[in-house]
Amino acid sequence: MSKKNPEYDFKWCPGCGDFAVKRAIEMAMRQWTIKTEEPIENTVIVAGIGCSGNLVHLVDGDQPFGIHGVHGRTLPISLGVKMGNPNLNVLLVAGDGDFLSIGGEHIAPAAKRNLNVCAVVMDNGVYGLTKGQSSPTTIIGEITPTTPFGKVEDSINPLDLYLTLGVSYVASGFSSKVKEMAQLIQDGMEHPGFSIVHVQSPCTTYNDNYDVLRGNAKKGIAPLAYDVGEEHDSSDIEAARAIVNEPGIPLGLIYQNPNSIPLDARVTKSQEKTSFKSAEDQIDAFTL
Ligand SMILES: Cc1ncc(C[n+]2csc(CCOP(=O)(O)OP(=O)(O)O)c2C)c(N)n1
Ligand code: SF4
Ligand SMILES: [Mg+2]
Repeated sequence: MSKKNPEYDFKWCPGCGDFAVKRAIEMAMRQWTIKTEEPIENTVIVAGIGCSGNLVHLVDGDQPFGIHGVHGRTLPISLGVKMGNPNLNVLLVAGDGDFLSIGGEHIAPAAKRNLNVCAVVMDNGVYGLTKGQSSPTTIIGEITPTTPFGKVEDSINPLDLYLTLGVSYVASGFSSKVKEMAQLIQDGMEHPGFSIVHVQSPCTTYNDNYDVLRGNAKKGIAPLAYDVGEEHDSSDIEAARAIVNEPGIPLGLIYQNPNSIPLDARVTKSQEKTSFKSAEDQIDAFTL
């Protein structure tokens, strides 16, 4: 898909955080094309299934390529695209349910391979598209259609999970901070390896937590989200682990491995060791 489909009529609800994520992605893609002088068609957005994944149909302006894939499988699809053509700038967009629930099993292998793609995870703490069921980031005790007496599981800490699995670039954004999010996404695209920008993107219909994240002085609510600040050393994995386990949601660059070697570079190095010269040679090797 490299053109908008005029018949695709999905619309986000008013105030949905995903509008801001879309804007940030558009800004980051534009900066990437200016900086690299690569055409926009060399960027591919791989989308999951969910309100979030519909972003791939809603991008304004010059159109990147897009793949609206299968629920939970953005990482395997991205692996195929990137290994088919390592020169492409591959960006994936997925919801908290898509990426961390059904798709959770793919994060560890992608991290160990250091798959050179940028994942933007739109976390609204629910399955928005299917009407508000609980997701891995829904907080314990929350009442949803699938947890009528309150969620019994603890919620996961996605930033801690990514660090534990060895993701080489981990950033945290918020839909109320579009410019900062755009910069984190752009830096993630440029990072040589697997980058995840985990975004708080509230669902105004099923889990409106804007007040909790931003705070609301009139209601006596202190903000949960805060900027990591310049004193945080994002090259220090222990500092990163500490900050994601403190109360609140840190926003900004949490961790970037300064010695990251991406999968495509690893594969090229490995290919240099092969004695096969051509496809014909390889076929001949199997001929009796
Ligand atoms: C294999 C499969 N299982 C279940 C579904 C139903 N389904 C569609 S979207 C979705 C969850 C979406 O939640 P999330 O990924 O958080 O995205 P959001 O809508 O919140 O942006 C589910 C369970 C599906 N489409 N395919
Ligand atoms: S249901 Fe929630 S996540 Fe989906 S479009 Fe509406 S506000 Fe956004
Ligand atoms: Mg969700």
